[in-house]
Amino acid sequence: MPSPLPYPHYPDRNIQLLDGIWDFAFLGALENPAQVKTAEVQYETRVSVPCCFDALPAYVGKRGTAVFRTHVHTRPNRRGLIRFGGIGQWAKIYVDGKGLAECAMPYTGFGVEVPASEESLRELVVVVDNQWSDERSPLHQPYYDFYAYGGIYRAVTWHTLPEGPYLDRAQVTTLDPESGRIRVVVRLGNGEHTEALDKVEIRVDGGDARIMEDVPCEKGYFSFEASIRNPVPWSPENPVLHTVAITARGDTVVERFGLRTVSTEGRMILLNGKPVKLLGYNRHEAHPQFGPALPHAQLVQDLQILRDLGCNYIRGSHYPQDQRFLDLCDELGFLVFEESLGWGNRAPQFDSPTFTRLMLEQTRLMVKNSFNHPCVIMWGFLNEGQSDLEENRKFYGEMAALLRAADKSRLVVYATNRIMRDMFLDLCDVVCVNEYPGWYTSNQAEARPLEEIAKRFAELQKFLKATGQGEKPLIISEIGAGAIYGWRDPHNAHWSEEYQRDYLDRVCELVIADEDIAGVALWQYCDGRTYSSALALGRPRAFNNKGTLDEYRRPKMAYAAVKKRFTEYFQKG
Ligand code: ADA
Repeated sequence: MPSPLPYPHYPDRNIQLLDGIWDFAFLGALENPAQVKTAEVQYETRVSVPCCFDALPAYVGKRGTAVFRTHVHTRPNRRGLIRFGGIGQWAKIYVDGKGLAECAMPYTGFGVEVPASEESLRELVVVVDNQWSDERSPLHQPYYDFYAYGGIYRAVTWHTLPEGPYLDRAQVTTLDPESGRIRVVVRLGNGEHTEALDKVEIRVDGGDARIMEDVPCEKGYFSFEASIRNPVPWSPENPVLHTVAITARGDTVVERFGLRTVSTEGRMILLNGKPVKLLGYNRHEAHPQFGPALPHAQLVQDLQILRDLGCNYIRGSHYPQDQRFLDLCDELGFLVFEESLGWGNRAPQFDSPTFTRLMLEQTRLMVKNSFNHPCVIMWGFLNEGQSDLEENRKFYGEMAALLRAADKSRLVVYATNRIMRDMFLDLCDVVCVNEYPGWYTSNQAEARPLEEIAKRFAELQKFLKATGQGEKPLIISEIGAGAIYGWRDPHNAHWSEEYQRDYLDRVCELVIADEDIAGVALWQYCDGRTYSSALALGRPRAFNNKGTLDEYRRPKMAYAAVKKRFTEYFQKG
């Protein structure tokens, strides 16, 4: 099944989806992948793009430099724009032998403008490197608990651009879901265009065109307000979507959005002014055969499974999500916590100019790419970072400020694993806590009774009240226990499916019964590859085995227990 183009759509442009069979070569562990002489590369095989080369049998587990090549028939003398849905870990993009851009932000969507050429057949080469390098690509570190793959993770498209300024994105903000009033901010694509646009056409939901004349542009932006004719707020129960099409200078951008607001009131999260309880899972984009380069059918199936489990909520751990996945979440009515790539980051990373620049830039691009998805209700950053060291406040503050400046319509959070020592909760709209009571323990002799879960929840709430953070919503942003698929044990021992079932059942029961807990994202949807080495005992099979499904999406015993709890909760209303 070909992968559909995600929103926004550009109906006046010729757009080619470049997913398909590309030439491929693996060059080994080069010291400087930016210096590859692309003309001299001997291609050794053909691969299917999107592709993680280190998930393929011939290159499995290898770290080094790889080269992907394809050819594109384009219109001569027209600029192009290549959109990448996400690469990893580092990539350099060449067209007709000329290096045009580098990207060191895994999982982040980005675009590369291509100068016009008289040639109609253009050569696109993507050099990808997955070696660990703090200088080149510091955002994914070897100690993270999920495998860092190398490749072109997501769809690649080539747009033929119109002459002059083109339409890049239009950000839609709901001003009032009831009356259907929206505000639209349009960004033009090349530079800081300041001349007024003589004519702009706007069509809401494919209706009649509204014409605006002499539209002033400031630094490449213009904006307007509009109304939806029959406004119906977007919600998980009724995920109604709308479109706005904007045409200027022979280019059209069609953005899709939903009318909804998200806010907090005391310990509640409100969607369209009404309390909502978030019940769902953390999900990695992962599959043993594809790494994070998931086929579209897998994205659809994951959401069908999550729907069957009764979830209304997904935490996209721990990186910007595939736009096709967020489109599906919009359509199917899931609420999403999207976060930028990070895991246990700490000083002195926050003093490194390369690390901080890339961290801020990928976070900015995440907001830009996902702004119009009604499904995204929370922006997250720095999962389990070092939020208990005062000297890190500066960078935490910068991250939160960036998100708040880029988007005033969503909640800003980070997930902490050090709640009792955390120093920056004032930066968050919701307290998000990752906890594994009854699973990880320093007392190896203990039987790890399930009672620890309730005890820990009570401790947390007492602590938050005592420190003045108790008046905000509290989400359990991770909690879970490992189980090896197929290992059944009448003793309910650690790692058995029975233990995990009882564990998650208890978690769901407690969260559902407690009005002061606004939601839970169980850890995790399915098992995912991580590293063996020193973690072998904690990560049998070199997988994080806390999935309710295994890596091939086969349900463990916990599936039925969670499904029952979540489904009953939503059925009761
Ligand atoms: C952390 C982390 C997850 C995962 C989990 C675990 O909370 O955020 O990515 O590693 O622990 O399984 O221990």
